[in-house]
Amino acid sequence: MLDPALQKTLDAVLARNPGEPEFHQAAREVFDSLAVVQERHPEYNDLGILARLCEPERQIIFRVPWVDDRGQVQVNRGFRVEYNSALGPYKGGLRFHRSVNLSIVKFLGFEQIFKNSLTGLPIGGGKGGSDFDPHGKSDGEVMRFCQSFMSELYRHIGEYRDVPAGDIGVGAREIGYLFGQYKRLSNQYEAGVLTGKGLDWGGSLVRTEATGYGAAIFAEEMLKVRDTSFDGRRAVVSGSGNVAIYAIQKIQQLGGIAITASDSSGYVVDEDGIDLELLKQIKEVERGRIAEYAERRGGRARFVSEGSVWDVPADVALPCATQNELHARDAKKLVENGVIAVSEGANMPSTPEAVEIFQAAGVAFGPGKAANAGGVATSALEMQQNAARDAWSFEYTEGRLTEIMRGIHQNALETADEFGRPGNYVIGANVAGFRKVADAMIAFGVI
Ligand code: NDP
Ligand code: 2IT
Repeated sequence: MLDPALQKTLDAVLARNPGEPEFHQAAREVFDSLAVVQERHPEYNDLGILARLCEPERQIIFRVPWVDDRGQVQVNRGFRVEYNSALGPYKGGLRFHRSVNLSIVKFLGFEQIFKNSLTGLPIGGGKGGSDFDPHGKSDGEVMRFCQSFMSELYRHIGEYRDVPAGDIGVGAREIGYLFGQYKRLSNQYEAGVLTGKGLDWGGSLVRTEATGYGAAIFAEEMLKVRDTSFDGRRAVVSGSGNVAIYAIQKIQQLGGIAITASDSSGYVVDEDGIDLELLKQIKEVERGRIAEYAERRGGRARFVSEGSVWDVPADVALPCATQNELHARDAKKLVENGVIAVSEGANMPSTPEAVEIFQAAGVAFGPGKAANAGGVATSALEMQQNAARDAWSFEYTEGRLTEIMRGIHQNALETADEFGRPGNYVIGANVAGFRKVADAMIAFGVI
């Protein structure tokens, strides 16, 4: 039961945004966490901070027409939700996936506000994307789509205004086409307008690896609190994209054995540990399907098209594919199989029921907005390098990332303690992320 004043604000938010289940889910979770703040600081709700936080500062929806390789005109829908700029320019990725709609972009943008606040760096929250599906498209089609998308987006973004980056379906190739079109339309080399750029043209070392590395580092921090580590431990990872690949790499560097990877067609189990070079070749270079991994591992791995990757017994789980990919039954199975820590590389991959099961079973649960903040944090480091016209070494940048992830873990842990919910990283992350944004909003007055 929420405090009645908080409940009233939440009810109004839900009623104003009908038919947006993912956004409702993300908003509910934050309100649930803020119950502990409401007890001590009712002024945040009284001053309309929560109502204002839930309403994006600006939402842009636009037509994206392009011509496919057969000469047919295609029409997609583009989105950019500029959610909150209390701490800095709007910052957050672009997602290209057929499922993208306003609810998904808003849930992602809303979470991004708190995540970006947790990094301690000066970035506000935003998110965007399109229902364009890059699977099976030629490079030429992807380029024409990106150019059309940027032909509208360019007027809304800028180094001091809004700085997009990648997410599902948007990697180095797409950022290249987007940056090229922005550069052409604006007639200036504004490197800080996008992050995730190529290393030859303003990108930062470690940005590619950052989200996956960060999620594994967050898991290691949670394990340390329990006087243990990744060393010799089995980890199940879902997804086989940017986040999953580099989560697997960091788990291996930390002495763990990552034994799975997946995509929307199924998952592979490799008891010896995933062969990262093979996975990267299939996914990053050839843009192939995960079944090919098992085919090319010479009988050492198996491909499973039914069931769930969460059925595979392991000590640590890192969901790194997409939202609501880990359900109550999966959480029960993981707990039955003895999982001790879950670190979310993806955004909102565990359903609320699954989160409850982990927490009730005493599993260390690191929510996405804390555990996957390494990607956006390193984007902010890319912005720093662009502003200084500088380029840092891999070692230095990775050191900064590690320090930031440890700081987020510590902040979430201490804030959970402060509010009498020890070990609850969901409450810790939501409250710590919220406080900084809320205090800045109060300083600015009602705007
Ligand atoms: P990629 O596009 O590189 O990879 C996505 C992976 O997830 C693919 O293996 C894809 O399989 C799988 N996937 C996507 N949608 C579904 C679905 N509906 N069902 C099953 N599998 C699916 O994206 P990223 O690795 O960048 O992103 C993964 C997650 O991490 C997302 O939740 C994203 O928001 C989050 N994240 C990303 C950050 C980044 O820096 N890239 C930063 C922080 C969070 P298939 O190819 O079959 O669709
Ligand atoms: O969800 C995320 O944090 C991202 N997709 C990364 C955003 C960014 O601006 O680097």
